[in-house]
Amino acid sequence: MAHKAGFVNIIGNPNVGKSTLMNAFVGEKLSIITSKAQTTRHRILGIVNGDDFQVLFSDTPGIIKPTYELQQSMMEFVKSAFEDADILIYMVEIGEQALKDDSFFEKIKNSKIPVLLLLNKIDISNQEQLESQVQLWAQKVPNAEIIPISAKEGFQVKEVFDRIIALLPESPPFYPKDQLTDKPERFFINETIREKILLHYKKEIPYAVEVETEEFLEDENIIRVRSVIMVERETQKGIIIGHKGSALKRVGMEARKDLEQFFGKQIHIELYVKVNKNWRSNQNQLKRFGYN
Ligand SMILES: Nc1nc2c(ncn2[C@@H]2O[C@H](COP(=O)(O)OP(=O)(O)OP(=O)(O)O)[C@@H](O)[C@H]2O)c(=O)[nH]1
Ligand SMILES: [Mg+2]
Repeated sequence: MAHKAGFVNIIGNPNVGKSTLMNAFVGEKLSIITSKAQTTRHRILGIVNGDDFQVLFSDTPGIIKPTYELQQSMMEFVKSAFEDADILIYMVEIGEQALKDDSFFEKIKNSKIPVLLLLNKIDISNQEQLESQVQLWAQKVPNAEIIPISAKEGFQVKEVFDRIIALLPESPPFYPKDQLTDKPERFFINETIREKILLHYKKEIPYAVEVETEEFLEDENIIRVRSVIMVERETQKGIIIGHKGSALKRVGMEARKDLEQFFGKQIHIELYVKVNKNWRSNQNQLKRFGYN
């Protein structure tokens, strides 16, 4: 059989389960997952290899109306995902109504490539609601193939994968067959730390945070990293650190646990907090953090 390969790009509103789905396909926690919107800020490639196929999944930030530069860059990642897709996955969750950007929605409806509309989180739905949702989406996006799934419970994920393989174009692989992602090791350190911050801090704090790993030293038994948690204001710095450093310590401990599992090695993390005024609106800073 001829070799198949192509880009399968996952787009949709914030918090619908895009990252959960990509991780389920890849079988690794490449993307962080939280119940907060705007968890994913980058376009993250997750590669699934077989003898005669290579699927290049892209997880993307949830679609929003951008209000500051960082969010604009996030939407540029989404735009790029429309440009190179061989198959589009448009993910919606049960009960959701419309995409938060009309022009992206028009692109999906007028897509010349196959669109799989995945109706996610059916584990928290009932038969009646499910049927009415399928009808609603069939009307809204007539060109799409609708598949109800639960990314979290793994329900219908295998079926979607088989469908993707069937739709994939014939092509040689784009990446080496042992490669899992396009992101460097430091990226996963940064993201894991950011996940813990999304989980443990309220309101605006997680959105004002960026993480940068300044040092990554790996030897046979241990990885030593030093990472900076960047905030926008002095008051936020105090909140991140917490009483006698307890809050920051918790972030470090939880991140270490996850990362030891991810890298299969002992990890030592040194964390510190720095104020970087208005980095979210500063083009140069954004570039430095990998937002183009
Ligand atoms: N009940 C249920 N929850 C789910 C399912 N899939 C994802 N979730 C939850 O939905 C929340 C958001 O999941 P993510 O995978 O981070 O969603 P996302 O679309 O990547 O979110 P952003 O990156 O913020 O756009 C998390 O709390 C997940 O555990 C599902 O199939 N069923
Ligand atoms: Mg995500």
